[in-house]
Amino acid sequence: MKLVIQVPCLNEEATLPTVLGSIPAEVPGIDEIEVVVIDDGSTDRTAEIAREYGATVLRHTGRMGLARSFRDGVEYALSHGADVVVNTDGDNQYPQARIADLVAPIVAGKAEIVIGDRQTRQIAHFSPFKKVMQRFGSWVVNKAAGTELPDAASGFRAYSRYALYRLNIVTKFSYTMETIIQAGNKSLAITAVPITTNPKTRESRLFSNMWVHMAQSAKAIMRSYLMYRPWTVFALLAVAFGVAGLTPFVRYAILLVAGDQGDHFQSLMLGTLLLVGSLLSLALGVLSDLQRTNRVLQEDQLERAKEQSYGPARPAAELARDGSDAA
Ligand SMILES: Nc1nc2c(ncn2[C@@H]2O[C@H](COP(=O)(O)OP(=O)(O)O)[C@@H](O)[C@H]2O)c(=O)[nH]1
Ligand SMILES: [Mg+2]
Repeated sequence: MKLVIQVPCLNEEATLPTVLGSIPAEVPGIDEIEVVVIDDGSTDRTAEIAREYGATVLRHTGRMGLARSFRDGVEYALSHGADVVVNTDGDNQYPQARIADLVAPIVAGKAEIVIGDRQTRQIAHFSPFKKVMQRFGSWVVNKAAGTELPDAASGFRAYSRYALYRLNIVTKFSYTMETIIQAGNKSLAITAVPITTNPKTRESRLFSNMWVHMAQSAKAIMRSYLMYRPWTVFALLAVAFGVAGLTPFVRYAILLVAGDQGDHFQSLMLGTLLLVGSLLSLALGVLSDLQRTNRVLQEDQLERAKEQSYGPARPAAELARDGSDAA
């Protein structure tokens, strides 16, 4: 089996040597390892350093963002026969020595995606508020994905070839959460492996501050909800509007029975508006559900297209079984 370890980098000359130097030369169950650095238009020596360490360099002329870099890395890996792809960061945040543990569940045929759980509760430099938000964020992602993963935002992960055929990244931001929500909804087996992160080397480049990060995450999660659970969203809205809209009518009926002859035009008008809102939500729910059907068909086609360009991919369990047959 071939393993591609990809490192998306934006100006990481200071830490990249440590990262590349600590990538294991051998991983159980893997015959060939290729390290790929995706240099997103760095203006420092990132690309030179990567080449010095014998890594393959994919270079963007300008900054295209982390999600695009991830996709390009995956594209390269698939077209160069990778069976497993590991992603790690260029800031040496993740322990490369644990790559074998990330890969193991895939090689054993037990998972398609393995996430390095940073155990955020124990990270010394995270503030209590950040820890709570991390847990909350993971909770929401798990709700949308139908999974139970401790750390949805971790970028230290392993993906099987099969998982990469089935995942399609569409958002520019937060591909980490998006991949989990997609994988969960496609019933790809995901597991987590606890890891300990290295001490912080620098501030995050992805997010200038936590509020921006939270707003972006909320957006990404909401979009995923609309994509994968449109009914949950719109049915909830329809019920909320419906109940609120019926209330004035019920009140009016009760008052009539009690002999009230008063004018209740305003409250009934409000009730009517709310009921219209409820109907609209239902209609939007139907439309987005139809859209979802279309997307499923399109994703099937994309998977077929990937099989045509990169050859067939089979679930990890089948690969593992073949591997043990051969042994
Ligand atoms: N391709 C690309 N990579 C980036 C960009 N910003 C950060 N990175 C890389 O993404 C990884 C994570 O970035 P980092 O600043 O550590 O964000 P953190 O996840 O919040 O710790 C590192 O390997 C960075 O080099 C970007 O705009 N484009
Ligand atoms: Mg980092």
